[in-house]
Amino acid sequence: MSDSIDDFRRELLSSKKILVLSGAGLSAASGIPTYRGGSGGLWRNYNSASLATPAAFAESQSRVWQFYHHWRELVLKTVPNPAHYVLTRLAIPSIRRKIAPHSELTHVTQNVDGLLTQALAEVQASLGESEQPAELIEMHGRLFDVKCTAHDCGYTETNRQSPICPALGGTENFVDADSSQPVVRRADLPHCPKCGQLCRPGTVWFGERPDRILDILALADEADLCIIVGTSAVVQPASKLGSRVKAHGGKVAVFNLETSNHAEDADFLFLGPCEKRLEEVLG
Ligand code: BJW
Ligand code: ZN
Repeated sequence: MSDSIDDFRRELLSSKKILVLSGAGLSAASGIPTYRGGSGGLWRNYNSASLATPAAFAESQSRVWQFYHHWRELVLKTVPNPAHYVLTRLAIPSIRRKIAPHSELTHVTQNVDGLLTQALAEVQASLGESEQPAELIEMHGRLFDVKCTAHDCGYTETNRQSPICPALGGTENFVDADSSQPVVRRADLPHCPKCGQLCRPGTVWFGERPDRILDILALADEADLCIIVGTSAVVQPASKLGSRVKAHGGKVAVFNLETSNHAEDADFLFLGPCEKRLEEVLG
């Protein structure tokens, strides 16, 4: 395993298919808590991951919607950080050509916060051109998408309204885990404008199939370089992508605060905050 920037830059020079996989650590410097470790992972007294399940929603739509409302309000106040911009510039072919001249690139993110899309819009606007960027796949969905729960409806919308509905407004200020929690009536939660059924947040919950998973697995099977940024690599199937790239002889570069689960796959390991390390290595 190497931490040599020169060796990694040499690898980039010969790369043809690059797969970037990012996780919550990418948005940490924007002020969004990660899911595991640090201050992340707890909302009121609930483990956040335990609320990101169909079973939790079936048990209490009010609680799960309050959790996502709190999270939407937090993310609405954030902006992309330098790590988002480095990876976004890498997605622009004319910029990438300078360090990886023969490459195609796809960025698969587990993040649902939309900050990569925001950074891309800003970078494209600043370039003042309509160059086609690399594809971004948001495999765990989007926090600001809202989906109808009726099986035969299929309604989805992007909704950045604050609050998403009047009844949830202000519940984000309720942080006391010990006293009784506010309850929002089902009728007052977001409902589908098409069929009238209850809506749910548009993220991928445990037990659900990640978006575009077959495309993502095929990308891992083809990639000769996989750049993994800010993920603990405990959630499948994203956690398996590095070893899938290694299995056919591809190289893996990991950017993380600490030696994460990916370290055993890593040919290159760049430890430290990715908002600094990405700029040093790729900027
Ligand atoms: C920094 C940094 C800085 C910090 N710089 N680094 C048993 C029962 C039921 C299910 C399963 C089971 N066993 C396995 C499963 C499958 C399950 C799973 O993996 N569970 C494990 C946890 C046990 N997976 C699924 O169910 C998935 N679906 C699936 O497998 O379908 C089957 C299928 C597969 C393939 C083909 C076809 C079908 C779905 C997973 C959905 C995950 N959803 C969530 C929530 C979405 C958002 C929401 O609604 O709230 O996605 S969970 C949460 O974890 C979120 C994240 O995207 C995901 C990954 O987290 P991530 O990004 O790695 O964050 P952290 O916090 O864990 O790590 C942060 C890292 O950053 C750390 O390493 C830090 O060191 C680092 N860091 N600051 C650099 N500044
Ligand atoms: Zn509907």
